[in-house]
Amino acid sequence: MTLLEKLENNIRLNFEDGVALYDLDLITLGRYASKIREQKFGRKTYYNVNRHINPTNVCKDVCQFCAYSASRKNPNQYTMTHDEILNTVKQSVQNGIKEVHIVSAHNPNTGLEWYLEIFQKIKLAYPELHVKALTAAEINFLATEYNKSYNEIIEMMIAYGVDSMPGGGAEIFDETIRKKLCGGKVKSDEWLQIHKLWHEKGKKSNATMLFGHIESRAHRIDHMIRLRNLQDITHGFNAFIPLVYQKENNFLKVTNFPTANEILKTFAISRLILDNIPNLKAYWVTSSIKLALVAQEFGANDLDGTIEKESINSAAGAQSANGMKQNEFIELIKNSEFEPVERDTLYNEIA
Ligand code: V47
Repeated sequence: MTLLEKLENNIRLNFEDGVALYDLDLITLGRYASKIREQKFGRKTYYNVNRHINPTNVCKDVCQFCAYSASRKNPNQYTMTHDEILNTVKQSVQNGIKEVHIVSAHNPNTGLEWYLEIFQKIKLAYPELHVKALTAAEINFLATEYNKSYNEIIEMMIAYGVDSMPGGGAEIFDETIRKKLCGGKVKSDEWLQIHKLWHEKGKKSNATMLFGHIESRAHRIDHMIRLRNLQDITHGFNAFIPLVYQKENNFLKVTNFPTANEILKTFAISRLILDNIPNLKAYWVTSSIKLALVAQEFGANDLDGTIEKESINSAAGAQSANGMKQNEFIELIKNSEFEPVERDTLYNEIA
């Protein structure tokens, strides 16, 4: 069966098909990706009203692409107190957030309790607020640093009030590329194992892929297929989030950046390969809001959220430090002829 016959008949695509998809023209890819998006979501585009908090940038690891962690390129270390974090949450709750997204660097100086008590204190003050926190990279760091198993850390997360896990730290699973990007950090099979354990507790998470740096198209497809294989077993991933590499203030030497065409192809191909992950998020922070809006025509059905403040990607050049207003989001989605729908973290629609 040819690739086009598979696309016409919704037949699952294999690794070779995924690589070959890049040779199709963008409009053809967009047509097939849109067909699936429309079957699943019609013209709806989801967004949520959320707040990102990055409580510390002190990090034991050195990832070549990272501009956020304190280093010789970024000498401004910080670690927020729990009171500062709670004050931030308080203001954001007044602004109507439904989710707080908490991701930190791997700080060996705070102690395990500092990480976990953040969630407990937030939950005590705001039981209705959804806490999405701790990437698999942080879980691996905490388990290694404090001599715990992944399962023990995960059980503590649940006990302290974490509701779901963000998709960060996945980067690119291919071991050769990963070693060059972030050799000291959570390994690919560990990242997948941690999400599997989390899903086995009946919990949901997201999955990211950092692309547009030193990886090839084949590495992206390999990344997607590894996620698809796990999702066949657990069904625990809510969303796939391709993150476009930002080049400022880091250590990675990259000379070829992806064109808009290549970025949109990658969105469309994600929709086609990942037939078992329902939501494809165009995270406007790394794609730019304009390209995220166009990505709606290439399979994306979610634009993430209002964020309010963002430190990780903006440190590397993304225009996201101050988030986005809800009414602005709604207008932009409407103007692109899609239907904005506010969602909660678990993709329940909010009336
Ligand atoms: O894991 C770091 C990435 C991620 C750069 O789960 C960079 O809903 C681009 O995971 N260029 C953190 N990206 C962000 C993240 C996320 C964001 C929004 C929603 C969700 C979710 C997850 O940012 C890191 C890393 O892959 N990152 N540096 C950079 N220079």
